[in-house]
Amino acid sequence: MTKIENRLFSGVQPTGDLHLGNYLGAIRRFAPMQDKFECIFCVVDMHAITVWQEPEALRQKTREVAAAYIATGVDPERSIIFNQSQVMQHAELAWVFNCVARIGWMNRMTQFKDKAGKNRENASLGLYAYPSLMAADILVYRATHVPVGDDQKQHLELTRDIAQKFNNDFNSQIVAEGFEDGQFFPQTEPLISGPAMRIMSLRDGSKKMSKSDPSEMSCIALMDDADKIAQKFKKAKTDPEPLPSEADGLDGRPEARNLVEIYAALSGMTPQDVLQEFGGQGFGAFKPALAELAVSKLSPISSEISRMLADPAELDGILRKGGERAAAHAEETMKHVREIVGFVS
Ligand code: AQP
Repeated sequence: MTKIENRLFSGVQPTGDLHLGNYLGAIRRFAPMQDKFECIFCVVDMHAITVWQEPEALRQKTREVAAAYIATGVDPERSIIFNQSQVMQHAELAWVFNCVARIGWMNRMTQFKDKAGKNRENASLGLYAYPSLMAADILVYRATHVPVGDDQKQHLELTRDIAQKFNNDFNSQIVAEGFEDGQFFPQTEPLISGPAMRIMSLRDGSKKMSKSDPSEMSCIALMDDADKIAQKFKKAKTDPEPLPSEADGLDGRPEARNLVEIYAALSGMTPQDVLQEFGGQGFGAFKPALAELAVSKLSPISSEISRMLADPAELDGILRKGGERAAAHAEETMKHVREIVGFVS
Protein backbone atom coordinates (compact mmCIF):
# COMPACT_ATOMS: atom_id res chain seq x y z
CA MET A 1 0.00 0.00 0.00
CA THR A 2 1.51 3.37 -1.00
CA LYS A 3 2.24 5.98 1.66
CA ILE A 4 -0.32 8.78 1.67
CA GLU A 5 1.29 12.22 1.83
CA ASN A 6 -1.42 14.80 1.35
CA ARG A 7 -4.93 13.59 1.94
CA LEU A 8 -7.50 15.82 3.63
CA PHE A 9 -10.79 14.71 5.18
CA SER A 10 -13.62 16.90 6.43
CA GLY A 11 -17.31 16.53 7.17
CA VAL A 12 -20.45 18.44 8.10
CA GLN A 13 -23.51 16.98 9.82
CA PRO A 14 -26.87 17.19 8.04
CA THR A 15 -28.60 18.10 11.30
CA GLY A 16 -30.53 21.19 10.31
CA ASP A 17 -30.29 24.38 8.30
CA LEU A 18 -26.70 25.23 7.37
CA HIS A 19 -25.79 28.61 8.80
CA LEU A 20 -23.29 31.41 8.50
CA GLY A 21 -21.04 29.75 11.13
CA ASN A 22 -20.83 26.52 9.11
CA TYR A 23 -20.11 28.57 6.00
CA LEU A 24 -17.45 30.92 7.40
CA GLY A 25 -15.91 28.41 9.81
CA ALA A 26 -15.83 25.40 7.50
CA ILE A 27 -17.49 25.11 4.08
CA ARG A 28 -16.05 28.17 2.35
CA ARG A 29 -12.55 26.92 3.18
CA PHE A 30 -13.06 23.62 1.38
CA ALA A 31 -12.76 24.64 -2.30
CA PRO A 32 -9.28 26.26 -1.98
CA MET A 33 -7.97 23.11 -0.32
CA GLN A 34 -8.43 21.21 -3.55
CA ASP A 35 -5.29 22.91 -4.91
CA LYS A 36 -3.10 21.51 -2.15
CA PHE A 37 -4.66 18.21 -1.13
CA GLU A 38 -6.42 15.13 -2.34
CA CYS A 39 -9.76 16.00 -0.71
CA ILE A 40 -12.52 13.84 0.73
CA PHE A 41 -15.60 15.81 1.79
CA CYS A 42 -18.21 13.82 3.66
CA VAL A 43 -21.78 14.50 4.76
CA VAL A 44 -21.70 12.78 8.13
CA ASP A 45 -25.24 11.41 8.36
CA MET A 46 -24.25 8.68 10.84
CA HIS A 47 -23.04 11.37 13.24
CA ALA A 48 -26.31 13.24 12.71
CA ILE A 49 -28.42 10.37 14.09
CA THR A 50 -26.61 10.47 17.44
CA VAL A 51 -29.46 12.86 18.23
CA TRP A 52 -32.98 12.32 16.86
CA GLN A 53 -33.50 13.26 13.19
CA GLU A 54 -36.75 13.02 11.24
CA PRO A 55 -35.82 10.49 8.52
CA GLU A 56 -37.15 12.51 5.56
CA ALA A 57 -35.56 15.71 6.85
CA LEU A 58 -32.24 13.85 7.24
CA ARG A 59 -32.38 12.82 3.58
CA GLN A 60 -33.15 16.40 2.48
CA LYS A 61 -30.47 17.95 4.67
CA THR A 62 -27.91 15.42 3.43
CA ARG A 63 -28.59 16.65 -0.11
CA GLU A 64 -28.46 20.28 1.05
CA VAL A 65 -25.00 19.87 2.59
CA ALA A 66 -23.70 18.13 -0.55
CA ALA A 67 -25.18 20.93 -2.69
CA ALA A 68 -23.51 23.54 -0.45
CA TYR A 69 -20.12 21.89 -0.99
CA ILE A 70 -20.59 22.08 -4.75
CA ALA A 71 -22.13 25.59 -4.72
CA THR A 72 -19.08 26.91 -2.88
CA GLY A 73 -16.69 25.47 -5.46
CA VAL A 74 -15.92 21.86 -4.54
CA ASP A 75 -15.63 19.88 -7.76
CA PRO A 76 -17.14 16.39 -7.39
CA GLU A 77 -14.89 15.03 -10.14
CA ARG A 78 -11.69 16.29 -8.58
CA SER A 79 -12.61 15.69 -4.94
CA ILE A 80 -14.73 12.97 -3.38
CA ILE A 81 -18.14 14.08 -2.08
CA PHE A 82 -20.29 11.40 -0.42
CA ASN A 83 -22.45 10.63 2.58
CA GLN A 84 -20.92 8.59 5.36
CA SER A 85 -23.58 5.86 5.57
CA GLN A 86 -22.79 4.71 2.02
CA VAL A 87 -19.36 3.51 3.15
CA MET A 88 -19.88 0.82 5.77
CA GLN A 89 -16.14 0.68 6.56
CA HIS A 90 -16.60 3.83 8.72
CA ALA A 91 -18.82 1.87 11.13
CA GLU A 92 -16.59 -1.20 10.96
CA LEU A 93 -13.45 0.73 11.89
CA ALA A 94 -15.34 2.70 14.56
CA TRP A 95 -16.12 -0.61 16.30
CA VAL A 96 -12.45 -1.60 16.29
CA PHE A 97 -11.65 1.85 17.71
CA ASN A 98 -14.33 1.45 20.39
CA CYS A 99 -12.22 -1.46 21.57
CA VAL A 100 -8.95 0.54 21.39
CA ALA A 101 -10.12 3.80 23.00
CA ARG A 102 -10.49 3.89 26.80
CA ILE A 103 -13.61 4.97 28.65
CA GLY A 104 -11.53 7.52 30.58
CA TRP A 105 -10.61 9.21 27.29
CA MET A 106 -14.25 9.50 26.27
CA ASN A 107 -15.23 10.83 29.69
CA ARG A 108 -13.02 13.85 29.09
CA MET A 109 -14.76 14.92 25.85
CA THR A 110 -16.36 18.30 26.50
CA GLN A 111 -18.64 18.21 23.45
CA PHE A 112 -20.48 15.18 24.86
CA LYS A 113 -21.02 17.06 28.12
CA ASP A 114 -22.29 20.12 26.20
CA LYS A 115 -24.57 18.19 23.86
CA ALA A 116 -25.92 15.71 26.40
CA GLY A 117 -26.67 18.55 28.83
CA LYS A 118 -28.12 17.75 32.23
CA ASN A 119 -29.92 14.61 31.12
CA ARG A 120 -26.79 12.58 30.41
CA GLU A 121 -28.33 9.21 31.29
CA ASN A 122 -30.80 9.68 28.49
CA ALA A 123 -28.28 10.60 25.75
CA SER A 124 -27.69 7.98 23.07
CA LEU A 125 -24.73 5.64 23.30
CA GLY A 126 -23.87 6.89 19.81
CA LEU A 127 -23.45 10.45 21.09
CA TYR A 128 -21.00 9.20 23.71
CA ALA A 129 -19.02 7.17 21.14
CA TYR A 130 -19.14 10.00 18.54
CA PRO A 131 -15.39 10.80 18.76
CA SER A 132 -14.51 7.19 18.02
CA LEU A 133 -16.59 7.29 14.80
CA MET A 134 -14.94 10.60 13.95
CA ALA A 135 -11.51 8.96 14.36
CA ALA A 136 -12.67 6.19 12.02
CA ASP A 137 -13.91 8.75 9.44
CA ILE A 138 -10.43 10.23 9.30
CA LEU A 139 -8.28 7.14 9.68
CA VAL A 140 -10.19 4.83 7.36
CA TYR A 141 -8.69 7.08 4.65
CA ARG A 142 -5.43 7.47 6.63
CA ALA A 143 -5.96 11.19 6.07
CA THR A 144 -2.91 13.30 6.82
CA HIS A 145 -4.79 16.58 7.41
CA VAL A 146 -8.12 17.69 8.86
CA PRO A 147 -9.28 21.32 8.93
CA VAL A 148 -10.48 21.88 12.47
CA GLY A 149 -12.49 24.55 14.14
CA ASP A 150 -11.94 25.40 17.78
CA ASP A 151 -14.67 23.02 18.86
CA GLN A 152 -13.15 19.98 17.15
CA LYS A 153 -9.56 20.25 18.41
CA GLN A 154 -10.14 17.87 21.31
CA HIS A 155 -11.64 15.23 19.00
CA LEU A 156 -8.65 15.41 16.67
CA GLU A 157 -6.33 14.92 19.65
CA LEU A 158 -8.31 11.81 20.52
CA THR A 159 -7.98 10.59 16.91
CA ARG A 160 -4.21 10.88 17.25
CA ASP A 161 -4.28 9.01 20.58
CA ILE A 162 -6.37 6.20 19.07
CA ALA A 163 -4.02 5.95 16.06
CA GLN A 164 -1.01 5.75 18.34
CA LYS A 165 -2.53 3.15 20.66
CA PHE A 166 -3.60 1.01 17.69
CA ASN A 167 -0.06 1.23 16.26
CA ASN A 168 1.43 0.26 19.65
CA ASP A 169 -1.05 -2.49 20.57
CA PHE A 170 -0.68 -4.24 17.21
CA ASN A 171 2.94 -3.33 16.49
CA SER A 172 4.22 -6.79 15.61
CA GLN A 173 1.19 -7.58 13.42
CA ILE A 174 1.57 -4.22 11.65
CA VAL A 175 5.23 -4.95 10.93
CA ALA A 176 4.34 -8.49 9.77
CA GLU A 177 1.74 -6.95 7.45
CA GLY A 178 4.60 -5.12 5.68
CA PHE A 179 4.56 -1.72 7.46
CA GLU A 180 8.13 -1.83 8.65
CA ASP A 181 8.03 1.39 10.65
CA GLY A 182 4.97 0.16 12.56
CA GLN A 183 3.09 3.35 11.73
CA PHE A 184 -0.05 1.96 10.11
CA PHE A 185 -2.24 4.90 11.05
CA PRO A 186 -0.75 8.39 10.64
CA GLN A 187 -0.70 11.17 13.24
CA THR A 188 -3.22 13.36 11.43
CA GLU A 189 -2.34 17.05 11.50
CA PRO A 190 -4.85 19.83 12.19
CA LEU A 191 -5.04 22.32 9.37
CA ILE A 192 -5.61 25.86 10.52
CA SER A 193 -6.04 28.08 7.48
CA GLY A 194 -6.55 31.69 8.41
CA PRO A 195 -7.79 32.89 11.78
CA ALA A 196 -9.96 30.44 13.72
CA MET A 197 -13.55 31.52 13.17
CA ARG A 198 -16.18 31.20 15.81
CA ILE A 199 -19.42 32.85 14.81
CA MET A 200 -21.66 33.43 17.79
CA SER A 201 -25.45 33.38 18.17
CA LEU A 202 -27.20 36.62 17.19
CA ARG A 203 -29.22 36.37 20.42
CA ASP A 204 -26.37 35.63 22.82
CA GLY A 205 -22.76 36.58 22.11
CA SER A 206 -21.45 33.93 24.50
CA LYS A 207 -23.03 30.96 22.66
CA LYS A 208 -21.87 29.69 19.27
CA MET A 209 -24.25 29.94 16.31
CA SER A 210 -25.64 26.40 16.04
CA LYS A 211 -28.06 24.49 13.80
CA SER A 212 -29.79 22.99 16.79
CA ASP A 213 -30.41 26.32 18.57
CA PRO A 214 -34.18 26.45 19.16
CA SER A 215 -34.27 30.20 18.42
CA GLU A 216 -34.52 30.77 14.67
CA MET A 217 -33.39 34.38 15.18
CA SER A 218 -30.03 33.24 16.56
CA CYS A 219 -28.84 32.03 13.19
CA ILE A 220 -28.43 33.32 9.63
CA ALA A 221 -29.29 30.26 7.55
CA LEU A 222 -27.49 29.87 4.24
CA MET A 223 -30.90 29.54 2.57
CA ASP A 224 -32.45 32.66 4.18
CA ASP A 225 -33.70 35.23 1.66
CA ALA A 226 -32.65 38.89 1.67
CA ASP A 227 -35.61 40.04 3.82
CA LYS A 228 -35.00 37.39 6.43
CA ILE A 229 -31.28 38.17 6.61
CA ALA A 230 -32.03 41.89 7.03
CA GLN A 231 -34.65 41.17 9.69
CA LYS A 232 -32.37 38.84 11.68
CA PHE A 233 -29.49 41.32 11.72
CA LYS A 234 -31.89 44.14 12.61
CA LYS A 235 -33.13 42.16 15.63
CA ALA A 236 -29.65 40.90 16.60
CA LYS A 237 -28.86 41.63 20.25
CA THR A 238 -26.43 44.56 20.66
CA ASP A 239 -25.68 47.27 23.21
CA PRO A 240 -26.55 50.99 23.09
CA GLU A 241 -22.97 52.25 22.51
CA PRO A 242 -21.69 53.23 19.05
CA LEU A 243 -18.96 51.07 17.49
CA PRO A 244 -15.44 51.83 18.75
CA SER A 245 -12.65 52.93 16.40
CA GLU A 246 -10.15 50.42 17.79
CA ALA A 247 -10.46 46.63 18.15
CA ASP A 248 -9.67 46.89 21.92
CA GLY A 249 -12.91 48.79 22.32
CA LEU A 250 -14.80 45.54 21.56
CA ASP A 251 -13.59 43.96 24.83
CA GLY A 252 -16.56 43.12 27.02
CA ARG A 253 -18.97 43.66 24.09
CA PRO A 254 -19.41 40.10 22.72
CA GLU A 255 -22.41 40.87 20.50
CA ALA A 256 -20.75 43.90 18.90
CA ARG A 257 -17.55 41.91 18.40
CA ASN A 258 -19.48 39.10 16.73
CA LEU A 259 -21.13 41.43 14.19
CA VAL A 260 -17.84 43.16 13.41
CA GLU A 261 -16.11 39.80 12.95
CA ILE A 262 -18.88 38.59 10.64
CA TYR A 263 -18.50 41.76 8.56
CA ALA A 264 -14.72 41.28 8.46
CA ALA A 265 -14.94 37.62 7.45
CA LEU A 266 -17.48 38.27 4.69
CA SER A 267 -15.60 41.26 3.27
CA GLY A 268 -12.07 39.89 3.63
CA MET A 269 -11.17 42.90 5.83
CA THR A 270 -9.62 42.80 9.30
CA PRO A 271 -11.87 43.78 12.23
CA GLN A 272 -9.62 46.85 12.64
CA ASP A 273 -10.35 47.92 9.03
CA VAL A 274 -14.08 47.46 9.64
CA LEU A 275 -13.85 49.70 12.70
CA GLN A 276 -11.90 52.27 10.75
CA GLU A 277 -14.88 52.49 8.42
CA PHE A 278 -17.72 52.23 10.96
CA GLY A 279 -16.15 53.44 14.25
CA GLY A 280 -18.33 56.06 15.93
CA GLN A 281 -21.46 54.92 14.09
CA GLY A 282 -24.37 53.22 15.81
CA PHE A 283 -25.85 49.82 14.98
CA GLY A 284 -28.68 51.57 13.13
CA ALA A 285 -26.16 52.27 10.36
CA PHE A 286 -23.94 49.20 10.74
CA LYS A 287 -26.60 46.50 10.73
CA PRO A 288 -28.10 47.39 7.31
CA ALA A 289 -24.58 47.54 5.81
CA LEU A 290 -23.84 44.12 7.28
CA ALA A 291 -27.12 42.71 5.95
CA GLU A 292 -26.40 44.06 2.48
CA LEU A 293 -22.94 42.52 2.49
CA ALA A 294 -24.25 39.15 3.72
CA VAL A 295 -26.96 39.06 1.05
CA SER A 296 -24.46 39.86 -1.69
CA LYS A 297 -22.20 36.98 -0.59
CA LEU A 298 -24.83 34.38 0.32
CA SER A 299 -27.50 34.80 -2.33
CA PRO A 300 -25.45 33.40 -5.27
CA ILE A 301 -24.72 30.34 -3.09
CA SER A 302 -28.30 29.82 -1.96
CA SER A 303 -29.58 30.17 -5.56
CA GLU A 304 -27.14 27.50 -6.70
CA ILE A 305 -28.13 25.21 -3.81
CA SER A 306 -31.83 25.65 -4.69
CA ARG A 307 -31.12 24.86 -8.33
CA MET A 308 -29.36 21.63 -7.37
CA LEU A 309 -32.01 20.60 -4.83
CA ALA A 310 -34.59 20.78 -7.61
CA ASP A 311 -32.90 17.72 -9.13
CA PRO A 312 -32.39 15.28 -6.22
CA ALA A 313 -31.66 12.35 -8.57
CA GLU A 314 -28.63 14.19 -9.91
CA LEU A 315 -27.34 14.93 -6.39
CA ASP A 316 -27.97 11.35 -5.25
CA GLY A 317 -25.98 10.17 -8.27
CA ILE A 318 -23.05 12.39 -7.28
CA LEU A 319 -23.17 11.05 -3.70
CA ARG A 320 -23.37 7.45 -4.91
CA LYS A 321 -20.42 7.86 -7.24
CA GLY A 322 -18.43 9.60 -4.51
CA GLY A 323 -19.38 6.76 -2.13
CA GLU A 324 -17.96 4.19 -4.52
CA ARG A 325 -14.67 6.07 -4.82
CA ALA A 326 -14.47 6.54 -1.04
CA ALA A 327 -15.27 2.86 -0.40
CA ALA A 328 -12.39 1.78 -2.63
CA HIS A 329 -9.92 3.73 -0.44
CA ALA A 330 -11.61 2.62 2.79
CA GLU A 331 -11.57 -1.05 1.82
CA GLU A 332 -7.87 -0.86 1.11
CA THR A 333 -7.33 0.20 4.73
CA MET A 334 -9.81 -2.29 6.19
CA LYS A 335 -8.28 -5.30 4.40
CA HIS A 336 -5.12 -4.65 6.43
CA VAL A 337 -6.99 -3.81 9.64
CA ARG A 338 -8.85 -7.13 9.58
CA GLU A 339 -5.55 -9.01 9.15
CA ILE A 340 -3.79 -6.94 11.82
CA VAL A 341 -6.56 -7.44 14.39
CA GLY A 342 -6.82 -11.17 13.70
CA PHE A 343 -10.20 -11.49 12.02
CA VAL A 344 -10.59 -14.48 9.68
CA SER A 345 -11.65 -13.20 6.28
N1 AQP B 1 -20.67 28.99 15.04
C1 AQP B 1 -19.69 28.47 14.30
N2 AQP B 1 -18.63 29.24 13.96
C2 AQP B 1 -17.64 28.73 13.20
N3 AQP B 1 -17.63 27.46 12.73
C3 AQP B 1 -18.66 26.67 13.05
N4 AQP B 1 -18.97 25.38 12.75
C4 AQP B 1 -20.15 25.05 13.32
N5 AQP B 1 -20.65 26.11 13.99
C5 AQP B 1 -19.75 27.13 13.84
C6 AQP B 1 -18.13 24.51 11.94
O1 AQP B 1 -18.94 23.92 10.95
C7 AQP B 1 -18.44 22.61 10.68
C8 AQP B 1 -19.58 21.65 10.60
O2 AQP B 1 -20.17 21.51 11.83
P1 AQP B 1 -21.05 20.25 12.11
O3 AQP B 1 -22.33 20.36 11.43
O4 AQP B 1 -20.33 18.99 11.81
O5 AQP B 1 -21.24 20.25 13.66
P2 AQP B 1 -21.28 21.37 14.71
O6 AQP B 1 -19.94 21.98 14.88
O7 AQP B 1 -21.84 20.72 15.93
O8 AQP B 1 -22.25 22.44 14.07
P3 AQP B 1 -23.59 23.03 14.65
O9 AQP B 1 -24.11 24.00 13.69
O10 AQP B 1 -23.40 23.50 16.05
O11 AQP B 1 -24.54 21.78 14.60
P4 AQP B 1 -25.37 21.09 15.73
O12 AQP B 1 -26.25 22.17 16.31
O13 AQP B 1 -26.13 20.01 15.03
O14 AQP B 1 -24.39 20.56 16.73
C9 AQP B 1 -17.41 22.27 11.75
O15 AQP B 1 -16.12 22.35 11.16
C10 AQP B 1 -17.59 23.35 12.77
O16 AQP B 1 -16.34 23.70 13.39
